[in-house]
Amino acid sequence: MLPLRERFPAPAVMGVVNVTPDSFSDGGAFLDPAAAIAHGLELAAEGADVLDVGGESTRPGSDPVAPEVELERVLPVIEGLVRETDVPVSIDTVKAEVADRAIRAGAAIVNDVTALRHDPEMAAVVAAAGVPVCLMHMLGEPKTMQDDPRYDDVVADVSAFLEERVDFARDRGIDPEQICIDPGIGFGKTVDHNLALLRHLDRIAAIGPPVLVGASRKSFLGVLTGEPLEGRDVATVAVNLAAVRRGAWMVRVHAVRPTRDALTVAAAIEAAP
Ligand code: HH2
Repeated sequence: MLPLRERFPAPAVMGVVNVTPDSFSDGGAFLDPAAAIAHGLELAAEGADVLDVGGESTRPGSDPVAPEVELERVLPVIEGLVRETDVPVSIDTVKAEVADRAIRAGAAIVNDVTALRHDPEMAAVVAAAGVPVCLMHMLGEPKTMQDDPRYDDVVADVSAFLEERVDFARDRGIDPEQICIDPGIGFGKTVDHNLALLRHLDRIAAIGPPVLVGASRKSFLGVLTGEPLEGRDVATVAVNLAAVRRGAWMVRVHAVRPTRDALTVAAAIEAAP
């Protein structure tokens, strides 16, 4: 299989397809499989390189859902997207059983916000399937992660965590060229923590694997701009431009077109003689 960086040349865009009643930005909007599939196809038409399907919200304070419920939500959507578009689908889950069934249904990437920590079987499922995996940093669990998060040095702490998880994944037989890392913007972080991670993203990129950044519509953007959720796509574009300049390989967004267009223009400027 092609290394991730060659398969998805930077800057790549991952479009979010949330099949949940409670996601922080679009919860309930695409719970019906047909609506979720239509939304995914729209994001593909807008230039998404990957469609990230999730059936369990990880927003601060959210409760976990049973694997059967998650599967019931995501499988029809993955099957529909795989049938109707060539854009690869990733499965946003922390559960090995969900990842396994999703891969069998055609998902091509596993996006695990616990970096293989939640489910002891997850690493084996990813290694056996030979699919790429995204390892994300989160402090604590969604239920409590925003209750006074603290670090000695957020960039150093997150980097050390990601390095350890990359080693863990390799030790479990996952191809190093199929691993990407993610600082986990908003997952157990204050506004200042998020800004420090973005400002020093080059240090995360220096770890080695390609870096995914998911800042889309997150609450720190609301704090900085005063905008409600639906007004944060311009702020999201600004974050993504800054992230890509500092070495992000892929950015995860709810609205694909604004970020895609901004990245296209920025790349054209950089390529000008
Ligand atoms: N953020 C969310 C979910 N999954 N995966 C990665 N790799 N990086 C992220 O930053 C990330 C992620 C949260 O956003 P969303 O999916 O819109 O919300 P919810 O978890 O409430 O469904």
